[in-house]
Amino acid sequence: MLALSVTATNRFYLPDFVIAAGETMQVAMILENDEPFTAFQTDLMLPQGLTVVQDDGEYLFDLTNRNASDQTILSKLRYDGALRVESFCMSVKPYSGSSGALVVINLTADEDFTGPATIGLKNSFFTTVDGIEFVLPVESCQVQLLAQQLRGDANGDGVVTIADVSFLIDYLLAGCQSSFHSQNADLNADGVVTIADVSSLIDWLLEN
Ligand SMILES: [Ca+2]
Ligand SMILES: [Ca+2]
Repeated sequence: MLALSVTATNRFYLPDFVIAAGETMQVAMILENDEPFTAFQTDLMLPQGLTVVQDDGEYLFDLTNRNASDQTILSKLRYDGALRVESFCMSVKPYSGSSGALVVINLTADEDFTGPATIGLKNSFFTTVDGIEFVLPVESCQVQLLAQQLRGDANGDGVVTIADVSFLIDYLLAGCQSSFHSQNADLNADGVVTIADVSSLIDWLLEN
């Protein structure tokens, strides 16, 4: 009997995260891939109370620095309420790397969001440089309500520790790698997250 060893693991998913009512935060969509993918399509199913931020009528989805060849990202609200997200490029260079954030979503929770809720990801099709299409598993993630916003809690785990300093520095160097609470991270409240906020956070940890 022929034994097949299946080692390929291709997943596209959102990790579980917490969000405060009224908060806008960045959430990464993670791609783990054995194949050299160059384009994809997926349907994002958001629960009541969570919405993707829009700018000029466009939903704010951004490709991370895994976008090595000018891939474009587009999205559209479908009749069934799903947000269809598509990314492709004219050249045939694949997304770089084999794991980590591929897309960053800007998500807002309504003021009356109470959690917990589920975000679904389905109809995920990825295409390789050779034009082979892969159907990736249906995924879901759990969204919990953060009781209150915590100044300095960049990773949103409910406590302010040295881990938030590392998280903040990683964010500044590499962009969003998982769920990033920009309001929490903006310690000096000037509306942007910069190295100045890292200094403020370290000062705060030293004093408290
Ligand atoms: Ca934290
Ligand atoms: Ca700031």
